[in-house]
Amino acid sequence: MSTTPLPGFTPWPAEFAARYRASGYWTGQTFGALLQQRADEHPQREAIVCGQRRWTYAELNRRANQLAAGFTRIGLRAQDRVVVQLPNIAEFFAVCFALFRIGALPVFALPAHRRTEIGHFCAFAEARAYIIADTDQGFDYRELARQVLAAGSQPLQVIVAGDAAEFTALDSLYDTPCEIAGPAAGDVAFLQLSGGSTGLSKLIPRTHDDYLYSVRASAEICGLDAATVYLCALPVAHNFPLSSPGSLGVLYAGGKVVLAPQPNPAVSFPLVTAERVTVTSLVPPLAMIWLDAAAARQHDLSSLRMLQVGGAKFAAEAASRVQAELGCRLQQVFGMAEGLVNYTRDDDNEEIVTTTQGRPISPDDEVRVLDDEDQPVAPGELGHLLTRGPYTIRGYYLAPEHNARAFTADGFYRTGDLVRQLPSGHLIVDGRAKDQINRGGEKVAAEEIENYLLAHPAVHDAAVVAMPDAYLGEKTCAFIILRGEPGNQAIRPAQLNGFLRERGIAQFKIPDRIVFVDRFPKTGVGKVNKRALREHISQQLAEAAQ
Ligand code: OOB
Repeated sequence: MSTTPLPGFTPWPAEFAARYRASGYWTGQTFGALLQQRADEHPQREAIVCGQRRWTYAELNRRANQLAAGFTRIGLRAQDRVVVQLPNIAEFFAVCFALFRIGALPVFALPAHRRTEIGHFCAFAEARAYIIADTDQGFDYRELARQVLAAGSQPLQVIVAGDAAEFTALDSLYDTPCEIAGPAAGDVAFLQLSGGSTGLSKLIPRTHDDYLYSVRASAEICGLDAATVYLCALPVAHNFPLSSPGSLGVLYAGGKVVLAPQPNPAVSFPLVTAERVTVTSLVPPLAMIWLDAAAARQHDLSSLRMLQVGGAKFAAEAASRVQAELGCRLQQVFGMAEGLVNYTRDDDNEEIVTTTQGRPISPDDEVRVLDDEDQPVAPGELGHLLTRGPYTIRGYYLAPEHNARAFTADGFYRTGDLVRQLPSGHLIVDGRAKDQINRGGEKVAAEEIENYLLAHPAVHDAAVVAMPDAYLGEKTCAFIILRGEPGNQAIRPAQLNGFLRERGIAQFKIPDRIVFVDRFPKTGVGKVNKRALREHISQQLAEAAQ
């Protein structure tokens, strides 16, 4: 059992922790122990389906134990950070549960991340290891690892699932299981990424106790059981498909996780038919593609019982099509990697399910809707959502200055979302106060992109805002003031985007549109008026569409 808390982790105050334990939310179980328990209860049941491979609970458990031994042999210890960037493959689960067993902390990168992001996670978290696949979707992650190693200063052990080239093969780390002390349930289990609004993504420390509570309660709310077959179509490490209730919820409930290499209908529909998938989760743009493709009726989707949609606002018009066109129930999910997750419920009426983003998991999720002066708004009015509870963090990892702004003195997290709350507790998300673009569920921090743009010698100033998009909901628009004479347009948008690409950032962060201007509109206090920029680009788009 580990005793020293992770430096840079903000724990819940003792009286809250005691209450969450007494209420039965925090049970003292770790993820490692949960998998062992399920493997003992039903060893031969299928846990993971990945292409032709089918792992039972016993097999997943055995692999986790063997890898835990192998990771220990190469020197990984409790609290060591390990950047995990794996696509939707079975090894993701073997690796995670092995790291959970030894108390090492996965840092969950997305497959889309590139040199700049991975380099930042490795350096900021002082990672000891970086775990990748050899290639996926035509991209060679070993080449990315070479770039990260060349740019970084600390030693980093690169572990590869598949053809390892000069690196350590994951397959060489399946050792004979050995006795390992393992973490305590109150310890940090992993670090998730924040969507971010100021600069690069912050890291979110989640403990076994708090995360397992959200997983367990989510599985119950969503009615998961041994008969559940969950299609994991979104990136496996994202909080939504991982834990809301996601793959971990399904493993908790003793069901089966089917991994889809791609979320599009061409790849996913045949899997739904073949595996008799009962539940899946999608972001709104994908849900719309599924709705359109289902109309063609070329695949038998009759096993689907529920479609979860979240990550970005799902328009009521699209929401109202789900039952009729996919033949299953819709559940809206409004969550965040920092904690709070809201679901519409099985017994909510049609109106609630199509027009709200659900209500919180826990009776002890405290929700406040406040005005700009931190005063409560009148019931039903729009305001800033703040929250505190048994699975919402009290601080980002190693970020005291940011934490002072992102949390109130009494520990409420400022989500940056604007909501209305109905008397039933259901929340309607209606805008955002944080400086972020929600590109169909993928989060882009405006300041991060502005900083990359400012690094270009021709750029004097940059302001990145959201613009409306029929498919993604929002896209990214960068307003740029070039150096030199007003009207100077010596550089083209494609060149600026080429510059960003060369810096090695995720493709979804590349601006969808670049607009050159001579000056930015300012607010009364002299800040860039982003609202005016948003209105400007929306109007331009509307006029162009006429
Ligand atoms: C999920 O997590 P993150 O951390 O990628 O992003 C959280 C943010 C929220 O603060 C909100 O701005 C937005 O994404 N969001 C939604 C939404 N679900 C998330 N905005 C409107 N409607 C929704 N249904 O995105 C996430 C984590 C767990 C479960 C589901 C989503």
